[in-house]
Amino acid sequence: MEYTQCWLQYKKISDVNKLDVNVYCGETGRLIDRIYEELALGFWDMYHRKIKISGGAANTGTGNGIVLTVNEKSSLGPEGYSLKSNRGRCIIEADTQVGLLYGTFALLRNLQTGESKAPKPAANFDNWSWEEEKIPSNPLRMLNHWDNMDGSIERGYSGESFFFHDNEIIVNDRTRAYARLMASVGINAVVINNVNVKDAATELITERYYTQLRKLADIFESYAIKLYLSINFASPVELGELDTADPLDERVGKWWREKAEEIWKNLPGLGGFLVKADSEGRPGPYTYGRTHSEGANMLAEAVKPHGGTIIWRCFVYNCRQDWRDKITDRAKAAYDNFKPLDGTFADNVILQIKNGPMDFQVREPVSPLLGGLSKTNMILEFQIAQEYTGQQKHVCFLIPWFKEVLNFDMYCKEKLSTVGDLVSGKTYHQVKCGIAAVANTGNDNNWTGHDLAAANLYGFGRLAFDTGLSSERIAKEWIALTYGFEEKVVKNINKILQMSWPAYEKYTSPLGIGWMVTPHTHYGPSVDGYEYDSWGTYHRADHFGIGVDRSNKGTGYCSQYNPPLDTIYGDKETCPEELLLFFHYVDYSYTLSSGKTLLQHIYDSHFEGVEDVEKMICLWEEIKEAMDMDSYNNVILKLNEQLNSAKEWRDVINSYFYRKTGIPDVKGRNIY
Ligand code: GCV
Repeated sequence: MEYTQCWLQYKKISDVNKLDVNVYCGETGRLIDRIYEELALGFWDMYHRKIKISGGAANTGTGNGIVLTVNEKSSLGPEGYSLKSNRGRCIIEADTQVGLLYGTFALLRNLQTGESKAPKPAANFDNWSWEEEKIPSNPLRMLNHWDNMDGSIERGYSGESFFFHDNEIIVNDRTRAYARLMASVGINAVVINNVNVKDAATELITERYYTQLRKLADIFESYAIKLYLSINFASPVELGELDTADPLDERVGKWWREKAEEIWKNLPGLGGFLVKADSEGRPGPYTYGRTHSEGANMLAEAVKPHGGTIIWRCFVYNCRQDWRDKITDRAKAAYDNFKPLDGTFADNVILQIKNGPMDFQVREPVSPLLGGLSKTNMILEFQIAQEYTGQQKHVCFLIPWFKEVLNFDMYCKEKLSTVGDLVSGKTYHQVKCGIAAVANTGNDNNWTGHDLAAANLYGFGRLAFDTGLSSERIAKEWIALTYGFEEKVVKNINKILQMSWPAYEKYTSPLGIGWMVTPHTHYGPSVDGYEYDSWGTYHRADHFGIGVDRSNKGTGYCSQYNPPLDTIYGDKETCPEELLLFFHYVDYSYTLSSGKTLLQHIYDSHFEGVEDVEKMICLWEEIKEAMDMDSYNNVILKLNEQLNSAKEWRDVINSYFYRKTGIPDVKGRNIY
């Protein structure tokens, strides 16, 4: 199947200078081969110039060109790089070859976007004045694929898996193309299979799959990416070898130790395992009356001799809980389950925490667990698969949202206590930490279904590598790399991207309440839709008001936040409005800061959301002439679907509240 190169297309810049580009490098190895390949491709496609490789010590070269040099004393760390110009040379320096790889991608990106101010026509570096030094913000920059072995993808919106088909592992040119794309934005760890490990996936850690996994891991390694696997906590039972998976049963510990021995013998570079336990039907330590640290630590001990890591998800909640008592609250689950265990996890365990306490809604408060752990390794989990944000039929650029999360202060310490600080290890000095995202890829030829959804894939990698980048900068880079630099194209697409998340929020569920989405499919409106048993709604709306009281008079969820957040959220008057209904039950007549009533805000924002989609369509149509037809059509078809869906949301939500309250829209618009 055909596939695009996404942001690695290296569009032509100039072919004025015909001279070869000298590349000086004293290093050898697979990463260096990748670097040469990339430079050759990039310089040929952008400038029609070949590269000429001069081996030997980099510093002995005298001519103009690119110098790649490993300098272990440069304090750039295991993955950092510096780029600078020096008398006609571009010097990429790093402590390691991995750093050189990232530096190379940065150089090519800078040339392609024009960011470097390099002399575009010649690219000869003579009067180049660019200097850049980067050390990744996060040690782990990870993608979690929810791909199943039969080829389907849980919450996948861009075709089938390119890792699995018919219970076999696929390793082909696309595997390499994927690794190259991911490395170019700094991803260094990938989990290839769904966290819901069932059926054949349980057998991934058996002889049946080692040969193919080894081939796949090899390709990943040649791009500095570590392979991780999701595992089934009950593997000893489900593989038919024991009658228990009790983590404190010595037979279970021994089984996992032997299993780890076998796995790492076959896959020496494996990073470790990702585990979803005691959640949505998955087995876990609770089945045996054990804690999550007992479960995770047993696995950690087994993988430790091999340098392995256990990534343990905190998405642990009872999906069948009855919360009609008004105190039971799913939002409290992660904190309730894990906060008491802080400090009890082995040093090769990392807790992976979703950005919000619920489940990747368009707006949620930041998970209080992120501010509650000080003695535990942690990874923040985002979702770029647009499960609740339009499923890659709607454009919804998530980077502004991720920036808000990363910049949010959890008030753990006086300084350095934003989410970004916490998960990068700056606050408590963890080494095993970082950011993961549920991937939005599939085997569609554009990788992400919606062409514009690739901005989330690109943006996540760039942001995880450098959390200081603005969402505007990331968007503009991606646009220039994907569509070229024409001013109007960059301007209009950037506008579309930047307005897309707020627009989605406006026409779907208001002020942080979330859900109101068709159960299970998670696409389209269903206001009272409740996922499991019919034990209430997520929003608790009645004829007088809507929202969940999570103050201390309600579920008490607010108290999971450090002061002063607990009191800020706990009071309707100080609670940020965009989260008002998440934290409070509010009368429809309540006046918001805009002077509008809550009900009128709901009506207005739903009309505005639809108008925003109409504006996005105009912006896209304005650049039609500058686009190739395939790109244009991919997006315009999806935007039209988005418009229909947004109208459906608007009408369903507004009429729901009109019927509930009997209060008409003050502007007299039709509410169906
Ligand atoms: C992989 C949500 C999704 C599930 C997903 C789960 C998780 O509930 O709807 O499809 O399962 O999150 O994160 O484990």
